[in-house]
Amino acid sequence: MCDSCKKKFYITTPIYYPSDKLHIGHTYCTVATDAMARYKRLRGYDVMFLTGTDEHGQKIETRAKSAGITPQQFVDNIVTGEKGVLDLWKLMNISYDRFIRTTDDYHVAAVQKIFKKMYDKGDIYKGKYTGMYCTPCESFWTESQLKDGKCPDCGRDCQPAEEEAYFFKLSKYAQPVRDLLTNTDFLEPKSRVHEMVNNFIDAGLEDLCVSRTSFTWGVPVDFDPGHVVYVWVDALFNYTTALGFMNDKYDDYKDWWPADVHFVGKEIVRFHSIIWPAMLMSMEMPLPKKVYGHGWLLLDGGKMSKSKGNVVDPQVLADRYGVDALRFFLLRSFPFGSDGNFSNELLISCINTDLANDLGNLVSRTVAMVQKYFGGTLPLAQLEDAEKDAELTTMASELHARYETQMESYAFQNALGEIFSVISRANKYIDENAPWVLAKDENNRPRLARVMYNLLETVRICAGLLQPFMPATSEEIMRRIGAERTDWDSLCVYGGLKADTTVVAGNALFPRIDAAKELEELEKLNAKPAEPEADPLPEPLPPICFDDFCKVEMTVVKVLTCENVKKSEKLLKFTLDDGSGTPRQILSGIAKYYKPEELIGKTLVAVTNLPPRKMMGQESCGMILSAERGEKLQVVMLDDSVPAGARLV
Ligand code: ME8
Repeated sequence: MCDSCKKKFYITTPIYYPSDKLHIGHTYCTVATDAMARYKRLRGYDVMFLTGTDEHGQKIETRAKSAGITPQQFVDNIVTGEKGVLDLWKLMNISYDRFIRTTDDYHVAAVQKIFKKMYDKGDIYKGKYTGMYCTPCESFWTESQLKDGKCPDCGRDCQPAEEEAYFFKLSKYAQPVRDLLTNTDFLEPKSRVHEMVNNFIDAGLEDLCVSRTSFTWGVPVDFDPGHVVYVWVDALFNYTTALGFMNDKYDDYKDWWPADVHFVGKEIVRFHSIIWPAMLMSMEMPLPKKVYGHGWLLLDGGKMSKSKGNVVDPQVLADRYGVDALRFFLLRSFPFGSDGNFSNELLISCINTDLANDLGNLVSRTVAMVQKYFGGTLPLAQLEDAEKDAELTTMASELHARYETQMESYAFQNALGEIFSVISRANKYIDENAPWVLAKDENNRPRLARVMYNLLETVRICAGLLQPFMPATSEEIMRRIGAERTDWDSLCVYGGLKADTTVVAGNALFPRIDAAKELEELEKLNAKPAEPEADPLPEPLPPICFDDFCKVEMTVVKVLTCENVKKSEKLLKFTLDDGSGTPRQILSGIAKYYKPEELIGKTLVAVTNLPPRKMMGQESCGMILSAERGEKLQVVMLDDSVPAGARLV
């Protein structure tokens, strides 16, 4: 079928804040979206899978400032840098079709136009904002929305905020959004609808503050300098600007919008099921067909977050167990719509039970027996039909339908459950039919061939349906059993494998993990100290004029002697060659950072026109320059070739 005749499917993930390293919780949603995109491709759809990064906002501005770099450099490091977001998605085999960064020029320009359009329509107006602001969540809250005085999303403190700001008339859209949520399948799972309607809409939907003036890292409101667009307005429209809405970068908005489904985590359902449709209504744009709010992966019952110090690094886990094992585990172990408790034990036990024991064993036993009893190629003529195989063959031949039902309702865990009940049945079939007994009697060869064929065909169907979850493993299994067809139609028909198929052996697909040993290793890894965060930058000083700067005499000095000052923990006493011919004595409070012998002979810089002063009874004629950031202090050292007495200009 040509691409333009195919049915289309547009699916998105939330675009990530590149403020922290991505953890296994972030990976969860993207892996799920990838599995759905791959499933739809398998079903013959033309798929657009969009992901990206949400790069504006105060949190990023603040983090960049404390790292001493620009916000753009900060997000570039996390998105495109080594082991950044792009590297992680590559590693995890994420088959996205488009990647948007909200700092991309085309997106910024489009958001400005969108904001202006809503303003011109009267749906955005200027007012004064007073309320509470949660910086980590970039969320405004009214007093009544706070939970015990804290942010209802993350439980952290909020700060009072008041400023001139633009507002979006969210209240105007309360009724149509309520109708959308209660009368259609727009939001799933259904359990989330009640929460949105009761807690937010029926509690009184207030107009939404959609601009800020207290920081600059955002999309500027082009008709009112000093205001930047609220990060959620900027972020939500990514789903349309990435298709070319109000920009020339792409031109397939008409082909793809409205999205078939937005996969989002439960804490951002509010933005996607209330604010997003309201803004789209204002823009008179079609609404997405569905928002699916998935649950969280929890650690010890709490949210996985860096601030709680319990992040699990997907790169480390994928390196240790393999990408497919990790992808599989995430979708097999937790029901997509609800929360689930993540643990390393669970991960290891899932790999050992489902992948090593059930799937891995079935494939390796089947291939090994075809090799042993038939030299690797099943004979064509010797197949026979057997009633007693009906249970397995019916299960396998009807698997696609049960799987489809589950996949169409985003029940990944159940879809995998269906596959694995067939895999278990096939393992039992081996024991029931005991091919090693059949092999003892030449007369049983037709029966033995039939048993082996049923096993290979069951493996083919199961591996084919595993494609969206474990693409590389599925391909490898198909190679080993000599399967040529892996398309959807072939997976719906039992008997698709050629009868004279040739198999090839290989290493264990999923080696068993020694759980006790592995958990010990992980414990050691966890014990490694976390990388220290950059210390905050000191407050900037008021400007000075050039003449003031010229008044400071900064001279290159060589350290002749250096010793601790008795009874002082802080002070080091230096005798310095300042080029004048007379040694100069300076006391400096750096004993905590340097041993005297480390500094003898070094070339330093001193301020030499300060009035002499006494410290611990000793005279100090000047000050040695040091660089200070947070707790750290380092003496400014120059190349030894710079002569004593040279002046810094
Ligand atoms: O929310 N378990 O970005 P984000 C499951 N930029 N999912 C989790 C999780 C966990 N422990 N932790 C995070 C944003 N997530 C916005 C989106 S879209 C226009 C803007 C999920 O980086 C979370 O629920 O904070 C969200 O869906 C996604 O990771 C990105 O989170």
